[in-house]
Amino acid sequence: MIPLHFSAEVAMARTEGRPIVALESTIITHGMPYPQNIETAAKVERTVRDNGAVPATIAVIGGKLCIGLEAEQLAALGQAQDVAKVSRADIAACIASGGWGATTVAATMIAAHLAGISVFATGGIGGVHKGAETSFDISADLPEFSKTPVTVVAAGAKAILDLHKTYEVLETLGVPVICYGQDMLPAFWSAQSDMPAPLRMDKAADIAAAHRVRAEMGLAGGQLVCNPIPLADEIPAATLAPIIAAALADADAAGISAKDVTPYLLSRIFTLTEGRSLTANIALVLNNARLAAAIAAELAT
Ligand code: PSU
Ligand code: MN
Repeated sequence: MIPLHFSAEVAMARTEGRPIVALESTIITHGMPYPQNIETAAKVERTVRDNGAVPATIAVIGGKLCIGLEAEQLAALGQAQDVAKVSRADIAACIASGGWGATTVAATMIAAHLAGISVFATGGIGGVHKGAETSFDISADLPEFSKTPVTVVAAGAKAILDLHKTYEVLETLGVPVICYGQDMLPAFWSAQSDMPAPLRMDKAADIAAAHRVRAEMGLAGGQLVCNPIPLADEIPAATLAPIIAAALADADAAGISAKDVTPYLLSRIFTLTEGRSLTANIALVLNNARLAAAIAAELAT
């Protein structure tokens, strides 16, 4: 097996059998501006610790697949200019060439599973982009959920996407979509969408139990837990709709495609909301870190 490079904290947690929560790194390099990116990454790690688990931020550093980053590595990653965004397609090439790579949801799931970590917290997953009927732009995050047995806590799919098509694809792929504590799916920056949740659970223990039963049944793939942004931090969907439309039009005019689409849209929306989208994004990631730690703790008992 490929060597894994554990941070001191994660190595210790493994020997002690303590709960571990995986965290992705694309959100650090391609999802948020510096310096809020590393401030948030550190805050997310602290939140996981405060809630009884150990954080393992995952990235490729100089060709090494790192499970848990030391503070200096996190700081370097957050300021580096030429870090690749790596998903299932490019993670092996990045490792083989000794490069630096920030892992997407798909690649973080793969690495977490290699390291024996079952729970992972992020902001929002990738999905089916608006206009996918002509662009064919569907995130590699979606098929990953049908392959890799990790429970991912997110605030739903990002609202820049076609949410209806995204959840249709997840249903086709046989991915459990579990809404935490409410009947309607959330929409990333907004607590509510117009879509009823396929499954609803109100306790971390129930989500852990479902994860276990899937393993016992030999069902491939993971679970998506949709955790609504706290109401105090949300941006209502109606406020965001014209902003998302403007950002999409700008992306089109600028000819943005492939893996550049999501980072471009997030940064346009940051500008158009005068930073409010980032404040909401940070709040929802912290909220997801809390729930993921609780699920990991249940799985460790
Ligand atoms: N969630 C965020 N910000 C991000 C991402 C998620 O709040 O930047 C990243 C994740 O790493 C996700 C990726 O896997 O965006 C999806 O990119 P794409 O649409 O190109 O598959
Ligand atoms: Mn894409």
